[in-house]
Amino acid sequence: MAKQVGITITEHILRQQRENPRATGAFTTLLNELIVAAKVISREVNKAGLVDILGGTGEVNVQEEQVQKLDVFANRVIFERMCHMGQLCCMGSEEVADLIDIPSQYPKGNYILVFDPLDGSSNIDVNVSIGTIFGIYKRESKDANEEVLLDDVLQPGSKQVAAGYFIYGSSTMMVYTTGDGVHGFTLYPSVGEFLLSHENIRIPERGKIYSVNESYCGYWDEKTKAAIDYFKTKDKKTGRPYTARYVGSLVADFHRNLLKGGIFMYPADLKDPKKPTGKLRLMVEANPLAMVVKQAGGYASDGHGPILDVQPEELHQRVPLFIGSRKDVEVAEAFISGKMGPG
Ligand code: P6P
Repeated sequence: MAKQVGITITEHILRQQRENPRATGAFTTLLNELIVAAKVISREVNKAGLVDILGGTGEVNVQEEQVQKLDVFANRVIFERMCHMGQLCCMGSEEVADLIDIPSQYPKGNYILVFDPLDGSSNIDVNVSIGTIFGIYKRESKDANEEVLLDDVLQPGSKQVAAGYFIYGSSTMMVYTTGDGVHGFTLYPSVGEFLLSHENIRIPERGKIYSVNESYCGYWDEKTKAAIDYFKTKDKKTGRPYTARYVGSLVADFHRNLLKGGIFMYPADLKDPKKPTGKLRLMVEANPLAMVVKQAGGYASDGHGPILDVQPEELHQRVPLFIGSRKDVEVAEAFISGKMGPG
């Protein structure tokens, strides 16, 4: 396909639709609505710092409520945009304990949207990049109006038909895949359009960066410690030690490694007995990024096998995450699964 850099996301999605004989346009509508939600979130995130200076926006939202915390705001924006466009049978949000039904007054479809509306939101007040992460599934052959069961949603990440994220940083970007490569779009604020800026992103098969919160090393088991020590050990042949970079915002750490190469790790730890498999969530964080990284030539593992093969047992299931450059993740997996030992 001819170079497309600079085309709008709408044109890019339509071109992909035209190339898919089975496409009905439903998916295009869904993505376009999600993009509008992200533009609204981006605007609010980018003026968050002013709330204090201006003594609060003083604005009230449609429910006559004071402007709320940004992650609650982001969750509401996505719900309100997505619930009426007739392509979804339900949604799952990091902010909401149970499945979100589509209100009865709106038409339904057979797509399922799972999302983390504003990941890393604790970083907003220090002006660190944050993001919205999303994954889209199709409900297996059922009538759109048939009651949605949790089992319809708990599908392995390999069943996602699309996935991606928005990153609200020095610029706002959208990175997504529908299974035909990974493409990045940068928001041109004064025009309000996402323009193709990173066509067909490929992650280097080996990086020079490792990202992990090392303050937890006292909570890791010996295999995890050995995996992380590997990236810190001097070895000229394999370009080690790697450089340590940890933003503390998953989308920011992931996006940097996607473009430059490297590995992000959030291992299982004994920090919180209620979260023995780590902090990050399978459905709304690990699976969408695992589809993106695989489509870019990388790999995502839970330490024993592909994240995308994990059969979810519950909506907010947490999972250890090792994601990024394929060869780096394979090394980490070899240590965690015991195939490789220290030294
Ligand atoms: P920790 C942010 O709160 C988040 O969910 C991810 O964006 C980030 O990668 C992780 O938690 C950071 O967690 O335990 O290192 O502060």
